Amino acid sequence: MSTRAHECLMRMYEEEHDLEEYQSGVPRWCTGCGDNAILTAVQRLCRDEKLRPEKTVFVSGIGCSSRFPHYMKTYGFHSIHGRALPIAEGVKLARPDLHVFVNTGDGDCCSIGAAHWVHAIRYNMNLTVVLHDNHIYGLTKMQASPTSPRGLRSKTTPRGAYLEALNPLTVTLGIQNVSFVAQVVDWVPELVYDVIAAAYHHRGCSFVRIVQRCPEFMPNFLDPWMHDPNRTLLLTHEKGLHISASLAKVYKNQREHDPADLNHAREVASVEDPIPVGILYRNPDVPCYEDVREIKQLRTTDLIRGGLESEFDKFTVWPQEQQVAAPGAPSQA
Ligand SMILES: Cc1ncc(C[n+]2csc(CCOP(=O)(O)OP(=O)(O)O)c2C)c(N)n1
Ligand code: SF4
Ligand SMILES: [Mg+2]
Repeated sequence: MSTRAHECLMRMYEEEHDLEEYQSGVPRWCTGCGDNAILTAVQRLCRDEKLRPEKTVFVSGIGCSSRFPHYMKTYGFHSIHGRALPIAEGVKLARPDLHVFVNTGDGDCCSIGAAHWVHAIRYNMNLTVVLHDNHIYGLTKMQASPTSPRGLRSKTTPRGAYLEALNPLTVTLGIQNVSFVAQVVDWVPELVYDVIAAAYHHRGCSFVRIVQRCPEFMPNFLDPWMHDPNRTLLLTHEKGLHISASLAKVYKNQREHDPADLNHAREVASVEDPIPVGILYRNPDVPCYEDVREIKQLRTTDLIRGGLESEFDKFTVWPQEQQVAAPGAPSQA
């Protein structure tokens, strides 16, 4: 290969993209919606990690948050309510070379998609899963979700939700093969970025719960936490997030937590006020499903086409005359 061709190739691989090259359309989310902060952090991450748009896929279910793939100039799949995870797993199985992200709401993941959530954690495929937890069904205009606080009046709970909210962190940390769990609040952009970046760098199914504002249907619900930094518990550890001096100055309520300690992670996860933020659990040694499954077949286009054709041939009804002439057909004599 000539030096010039080699240089061209190298440039192609090391291609840098501006932020705008990951941005698509104007988000339709309400002003002040936490989804906007998550989108900004993810677009910055894609730029900083030089993710090639044609090698990156965002998969979502249905909900306000699930509009996410529309706003990324990458591949995307705005799929079916509750089914973001199995679809993302299918993409990853077929194309392990792609960066696959999942954006799912608290209704999408913890209600209709709950069974898929459990199994996605257990399969531990290399995905970055972002749970946009606004504690409500936003898109369908205010029905209670599993993470809605007890007593919340909504269209489905006019007398107030009867049950205590489900805690997505403790649930996830209780599932076999869990390998990465983190939490952050949408109003601290620096931490949103750092947590999603740590999740992206983890090889396995990284689950990030983002406590997200929905000013439209949960107005002022998170204000007490937003306005009082002491109601945020910053998790610190040399193996955790790097906490800048300016952040540490504001968020003085801190606790040392080793992300390798699962029992302590479960204990921290069960604290809901103050809201713990940072990496709760990380175990890079949990095997990924892609690595342990036995069939390691090279899926070339020809192989797939050949397989499909032989399956279709089984159901072909040949006209009488062709049956006689068909090569290899049993002799009529
Ligand atoms: C099978 C199916 N059931 C119900 C719906 C209606 N539906 C659409 S979005 C949604 C809930 C969305 O809530 P969430 O996942 O929390 O997303 P948010 O809008 O809050 O971001 C529901 C019930 C649907 N589209 N498909
Ligand atoms: S309804 Fe809530 S979740 Fe949906 S876009 Fe508006 S603020 Fe965001
Ligand atoms: Mg929601």
